[in-house]
Amino acid sequence: MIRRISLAALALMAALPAGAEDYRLGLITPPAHQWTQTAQAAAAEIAEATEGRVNILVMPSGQLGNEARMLQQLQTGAIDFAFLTAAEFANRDDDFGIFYAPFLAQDTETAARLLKGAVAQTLLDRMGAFGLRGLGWGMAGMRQVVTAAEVTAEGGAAQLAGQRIRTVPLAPEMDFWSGLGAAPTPMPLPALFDAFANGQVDAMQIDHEGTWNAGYWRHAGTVIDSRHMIFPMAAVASARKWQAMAEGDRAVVQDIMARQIAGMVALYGEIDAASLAGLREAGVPVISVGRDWFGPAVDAWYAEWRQKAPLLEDLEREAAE
Ligand code: 3HB
Repeated sequence: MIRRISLAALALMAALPAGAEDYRLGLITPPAHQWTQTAQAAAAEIAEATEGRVNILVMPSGQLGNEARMLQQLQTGAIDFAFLTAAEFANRDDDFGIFYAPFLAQDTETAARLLKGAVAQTLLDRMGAFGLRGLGWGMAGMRQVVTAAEVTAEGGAAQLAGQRIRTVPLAPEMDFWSGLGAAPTPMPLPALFDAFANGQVDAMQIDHEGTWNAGYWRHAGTVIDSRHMIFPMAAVASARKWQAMAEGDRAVVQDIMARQIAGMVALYGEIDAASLAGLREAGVPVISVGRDWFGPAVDAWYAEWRQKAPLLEDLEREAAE
């Protein structure tokens, strides 16, 4: 059979190196978010280092679907890479929920150390069970709370009882808010702006970067600077697609991803501080609260999760070192 190939297709084939392939990397964050910026920087560096053999298209803002859908597509090899929150992992294996332990790490430096530690590596190695190859742990800023109403430092978390608090669709975050007597309302990031603006939720658990860049602050009564959780990011490849890649290219991708992600993690102290400064300058009321503000719910969370997730106590030991 004679196959007709258009001139345009021939020209394209001539321009691409042998074995060149377009890959897709999905993520839910918008273009301005640091995760997306890092994905784009990594993709550009990888295309150059592999002379165009590995050309990764970055698809932000949940264009490839929510994380549950992206995970399915990674498993079948319909998409190749993703930067994911740990939500889909934690919903399948409680041990992946332990990074969300409240007040586990007091700052982004401690968070960065934990995400490079032995427990984090164990979890990365376990991603094979999801049909993934784990390329590394990154993170976003520390978790904070943004409320529509005015909240005071003196009144404690009792002020949030009964309120609908947006969380990531993720058991450890939801448990934390249930323990505080609030009504956790799971909602993925892309839905957040409208839900908060329209009053579908009374408050949200989020980071300063999102509050500032995505403009949630415009509808905020109070920003609660609580830094109560860290927020890991998993850089992953479809195990199926990873296997099909040339060994040399895999090494290049792994190396560049690791370096770019480490660079991103190192930026988060600054991103948190700069975003918070922006919020203060914009005149949004900010209160700073610590572990005591949340009362006995923090200890109750640990009591429950030490039972559920055997790796939690190992991570607590690493944090205390
Ligand atoms: C989230 O709160 O859902 C979220 C925040 C990020 C990155 C990804 C998800 O900064």
